[in-house]
Amino acid sequence: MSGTHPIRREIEAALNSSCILVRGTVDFAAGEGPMLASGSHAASVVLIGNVGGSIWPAFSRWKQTYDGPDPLDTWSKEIIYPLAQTLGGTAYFPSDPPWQPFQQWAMRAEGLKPSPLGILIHPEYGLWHGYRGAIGFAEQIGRDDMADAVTVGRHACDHCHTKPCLTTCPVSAIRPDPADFAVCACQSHLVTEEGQSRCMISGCLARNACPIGAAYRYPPDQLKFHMQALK
Ligand code: B12
Repeated sequence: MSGTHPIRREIEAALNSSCILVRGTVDFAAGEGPMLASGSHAASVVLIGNVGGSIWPAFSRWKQTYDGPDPLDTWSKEIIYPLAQTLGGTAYFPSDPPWQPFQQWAMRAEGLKPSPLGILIHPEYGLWHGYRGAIGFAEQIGRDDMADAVTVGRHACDHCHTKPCLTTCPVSAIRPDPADFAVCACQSHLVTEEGQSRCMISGCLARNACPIGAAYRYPPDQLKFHMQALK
C-alpha cells in the first residue's frame, strides 16, 4: 500500500504540538503482531518516537509541574494512551513489560540496523533517536513511501573503519565480539568522580564518539537525563 493512511495522518496531527514523530509503520502477517486489547493480534503498529532533541522543549515544560517517578514515560503515556483510545488502537510502551520488540519493529519500519552499541543507528540521525511508544491496529496501515525513508543497504557502521564507539568508553563497557554492553561496568564507573564529571555531564562518551548525525545530538539537559536513568 502506498500513500498516507488516514489513521497515520490523525496520529501525526495529534502529536504535532509535542514534537513526538511518527517513525514508521509495520504491517504483520496473520497472527504475527502483538496482542490488541480486544484479544486478537495487531495487523499493524505505528511507531512513535523522538529524533534528536525534538521532544525536549515540550517535555521540559510539562515536567515543571510533575515531580513523580519515570517522567519521560509518564509524559509519553499521557499523550499516547488517549490518542490510541480515540483511534480504537492499543498503545504499547518500550519500558513496559512484557517488552515489545521495538527495535525489531524499527528495523522493519525504517530499515535500521544495530550499531556496535546495541542501539539502532539511523543514516541521518545517527544514534540520536528513540521510541516513545507504538499504537497497534486491527487493520493494516501500510508504509507511507514518501515519508518512511527506506534505509536498507545504507548501514553507516559498515563504512566506519575506525569505530570510535568501541574504543572511547573509559571502562570498555562496549564489547564488540560478541556484541555486548557491560551494564555493571558502566554503572560502577558512573558513580566515580571521573564518571560524574565526564559521562554524567556530557553523556555516554561512546555514543558521543559516533561521527554520524552529530547535528542531532541531544541537548545537554537531555543527555544528563538519560545518563541519570542508567545509574
Ligand atoms: C532492557 C533495555 C535496556 C537495558 C539492557 C539492554 C541489554 N543489554 O539488552 C539497559 C538499561 C542497560 C539499556 C540501556 C540503554 N538503552 Co535500552 N532498552 C531496553 C529495553 C527496555 C528492552 C530491550 C529488550 O531486551 N527488548 C526485548 C526484545 C524482545 O526486543 P527486540 O527488539 O527483539 O530486541 C533487540 C534488543 O534486545 C537489541 N539488543 C541486543 N543487545 C543489546 C544491547 C543494548 C545495550 C541495547 C540497547 C539493545 C540490545 O537487539 C534486539 C534486536 O533484535 C528496550 C525497549 C524495548 N522494548 O525494546 C530499550 C531500548 C533498546 N534502549 C534504548 C536506549 C536508547 C538505551 C540507552 C542508550 C539509554 C540511555 N539511558 O543512555 C542505553 C544504551 C547503552 C549503550 N550501550 O549505549 C532504546 C534504543 C533506541 C534505538 N535507537 O535503538 C530502546 C529501544 C528504548 C527506547 N525508548 O527507544 N537498555
